[in-house]
Amino acid sequence: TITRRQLGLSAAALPLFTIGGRAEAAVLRYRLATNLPATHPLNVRLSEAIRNIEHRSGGQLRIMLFPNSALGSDTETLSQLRSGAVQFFTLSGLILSTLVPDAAISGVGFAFKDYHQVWSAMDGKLGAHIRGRIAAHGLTAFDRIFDNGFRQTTTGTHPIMQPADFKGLKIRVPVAALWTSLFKDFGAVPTSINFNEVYSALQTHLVDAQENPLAVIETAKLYEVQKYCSMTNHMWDGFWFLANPKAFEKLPPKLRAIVEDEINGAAVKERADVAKLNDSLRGKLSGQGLKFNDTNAAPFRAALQKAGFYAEWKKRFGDEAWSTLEAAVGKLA
Ligand code: X2X
Repeated sequence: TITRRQLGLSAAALPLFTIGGRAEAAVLRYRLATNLPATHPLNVRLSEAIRNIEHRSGGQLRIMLFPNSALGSDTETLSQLRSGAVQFFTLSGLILSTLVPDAAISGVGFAFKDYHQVWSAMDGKLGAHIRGRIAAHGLTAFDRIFDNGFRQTTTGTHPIMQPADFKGLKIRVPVAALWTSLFKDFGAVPTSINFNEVYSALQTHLVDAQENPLAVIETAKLYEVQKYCSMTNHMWDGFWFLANPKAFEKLPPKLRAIVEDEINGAAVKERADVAKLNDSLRGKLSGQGLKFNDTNAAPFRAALQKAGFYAEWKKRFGDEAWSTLEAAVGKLA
């Protein structure tokens, strides 16, 4: 077998060798990591894109997909991406904010009212602003963000009907300051835990609650270790498709264009898949034993306002980023 080193992966140009008298470009093998189960539309659409890329590149680029945090937690995989051990990674903007503070702005509580607002902002000026900040911090983000969805709250103890129901609730949140701040301001007791440890954290009652879109609750089988699902719709979340810039720029321009075309195309298809799932899964999850309730956003939003959530985050993001968000969703604070 030929090692990566022998293939000359550090060289700018792709080395050529001869098979059956014909010059062939060496095969590049890149790793793509995600934190979601293989059955989630994110991974289904990425698998399709990978097959198309391999085909369109004449076998020149082989991408190996590692779903389910197979290479480590989000925190660990982000450092592998930065070092170049992993070449591609999908990551929530909020978790990315440990490196790129502005990337959390899409997760401000109750900012987006619906998907129309989400995609016009994220495919428009707000998304462009965030991608610019990501580039300034040394990573490449592709144009089309993948959907995670509007997040709902599950618990093993009681349904969340009104803000007071959050009081003292031990809830798992992803590793990001905005998430911790939001749930503290609801009166809950948030604990930062990477996604690969959420199922067991719920199972062992390290925490009693978590929050995620229905497509994640279903594919990660969180309904097995939770009783109630409250439709809180408290924030929208998406996954940036990130590349290690050195690895990406090593690809010849034609190959780069193929990768961008396929991955951005996969994101658009995945958005439709996730929207359909999040609309239809309530029935299926009810059948699996989750008890659902709807909530009214107004008192939850008022609780955040009263706790100073919007004022604090407006200050932290700064006027430029905040006004870009408000231009897309209306006045927040
Ligand atoms: O960690 C989570 O909860 C998840 C899967 O939604 C994210 O990646 C933010």
